[in-house]
Amino acid sequence: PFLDNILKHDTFRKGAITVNFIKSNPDLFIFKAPRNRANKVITYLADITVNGNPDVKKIDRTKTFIKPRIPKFDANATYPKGTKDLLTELGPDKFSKWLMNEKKIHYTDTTMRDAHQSLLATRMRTFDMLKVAEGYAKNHSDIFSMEVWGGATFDVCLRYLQENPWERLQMLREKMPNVLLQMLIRGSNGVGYTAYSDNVIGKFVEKSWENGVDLFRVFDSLNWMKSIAPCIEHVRTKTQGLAEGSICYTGDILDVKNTKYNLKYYVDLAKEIENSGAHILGIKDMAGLLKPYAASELVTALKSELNIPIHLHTHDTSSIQAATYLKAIEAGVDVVDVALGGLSGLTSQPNFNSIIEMMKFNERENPININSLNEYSNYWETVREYYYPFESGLKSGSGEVFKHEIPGGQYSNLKPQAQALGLEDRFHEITKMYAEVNTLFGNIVKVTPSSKVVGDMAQYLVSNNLTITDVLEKGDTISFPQSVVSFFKGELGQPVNGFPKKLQKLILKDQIPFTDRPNAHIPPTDFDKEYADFRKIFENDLGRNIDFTDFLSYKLYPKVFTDAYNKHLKYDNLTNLPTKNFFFGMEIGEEVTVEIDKGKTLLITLDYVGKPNLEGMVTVHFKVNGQGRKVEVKDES
Ligand code: 3PY
Ligand code: ZN
Repeated sequence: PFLDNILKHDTFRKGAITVNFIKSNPDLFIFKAPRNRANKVITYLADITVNGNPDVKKIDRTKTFIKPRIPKFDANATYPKGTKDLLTELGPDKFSKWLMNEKKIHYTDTTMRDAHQSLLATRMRTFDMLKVAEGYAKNHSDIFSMEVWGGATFDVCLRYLQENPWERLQMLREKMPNVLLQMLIRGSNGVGYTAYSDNVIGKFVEKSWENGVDLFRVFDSLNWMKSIAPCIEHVRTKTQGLAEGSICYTGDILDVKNTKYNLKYYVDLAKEIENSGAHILGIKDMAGLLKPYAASELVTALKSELNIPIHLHTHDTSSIQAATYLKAIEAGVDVVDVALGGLSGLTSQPNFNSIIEMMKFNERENPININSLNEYSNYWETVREYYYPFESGLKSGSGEVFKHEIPGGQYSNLKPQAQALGLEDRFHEITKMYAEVNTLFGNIVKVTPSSKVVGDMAQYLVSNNLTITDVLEKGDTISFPQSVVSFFKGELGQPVNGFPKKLQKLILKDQIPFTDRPNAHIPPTDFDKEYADFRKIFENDLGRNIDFTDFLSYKLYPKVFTDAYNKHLKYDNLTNLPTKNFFFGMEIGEEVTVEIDKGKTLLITLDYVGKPNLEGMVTVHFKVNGQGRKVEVKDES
């Protein structure tokens, strides 16, 4: 075990050991007790079977599931060369030039990040991704990139899925070594909802690269260069990856009355992004507001003004966004974001499979194997059924999105939030209020985290039966949601043209707002000291190996990380549990196989569930690899 501790030690892995290595690392002497993983896994299964998964609010007992069919691939074949190999060969600057010179249209597949973030409240588990990752990377090595990380996935992995987001990234990297892996990062807000110190964001970028991210889509929720530029700089200086600086698109550039977010505004911003060192320009149309003819104008202008390739992202909430892609492709856009059919459309990205058909026989066609792509779409269509509790309920495209401008990723979350507040039947009032709040705030860019502020305010006003007039007339007596106060304090940065001053005063009362970077007020993290303290708290003889990436998770989400860590102590690693059992527990007589370590598999059968005793404890009887095992759990009902 001592040798094992040395081999797994961060300093050793970095190759930075000195003569004092053993003396200065007392943690090398912490030997972990055997973990009895089988017992922990059946404790989880017993708990969920008896009490349900707290994240699953409604269970449909009539629901039956089909086993997803995994498309065939050759497990022994080597991976065909893909864009990751090209990046390694060329380096980021030359790679960017290569992309500029490509005639055919390229595709980013968002299925494993934004698609499920926007349709299923980000709940897709690593288990379902890993089943197809290798085959997909082998059968579709001609894809530009796979968006697999960042955005809300980081938080949700820890908060709801009991997964380690870094482990997800490492495992996907291992299975997809040949294509670019892409993440979404919210500038100075990282993958969180608030500003962090600059050196934390820098380390986060560095570790993301080391663990598998190649392409960083960097944006700021207010299009504020002071948040975008430092993050691009981190990518350029701490990684050999690609920095995709992004403009967030809002409003309608074709509307002559729109003088704030017009064509000139976007072109100027894009130039600033190029000048700050981006290898690619992203157009991030997070709510799906970029209409086809506007896309034509925007892409044409950007193509003529910039010397870096352009990558377009949209959401199909209105259901007309395939037309936007058509116009953007005609105008010369280099890459578009799509999701595999089964997880496409509505608040997700346009349908990859159909876009491939759209481009057939066109001069910019990228000949992707459509039959194989259709099999992967079917896989996701079947897998999606297991996530039914997280569907938003939206059944058709909605033209109303051009009025409320709610981002796709937020839309699928707003409904459950409204439900939780008992406002389900007033959902359309909330979306209408969202638009009114946006006007009140001076028409801001709305994307995580600024969109959350607008959403919080809209829900607050509706649930308290308050109007915009009430805010303006008696705002000094209202205590506003914390996120709203923090926004007006400048903690997310400065909006385009600043804050409406009168409203800011009403909301802040006596607090003085920042006008500079909120990060400037956060002292840099002393990594050596804080990491050592962190290890002291979390290194535990029942625990798992803690490393620096865990420390970063903790810095970003202290409480969420701590809760996830404690659940880990109780249940161990649940990543390999089938999704059905993770969310819904087991049925009597059901058999599941769970790989708890490489090559070590448990066959678990649920025999029966007893009745609660006087203390409310229930005995749950299993067979594990043929041997009877029972666990007691508390019936929480
Ligand atoms: C995120 O920040 O998570 C987004 O997807 C914004 O669109
Ligand atoms: Zn998106």
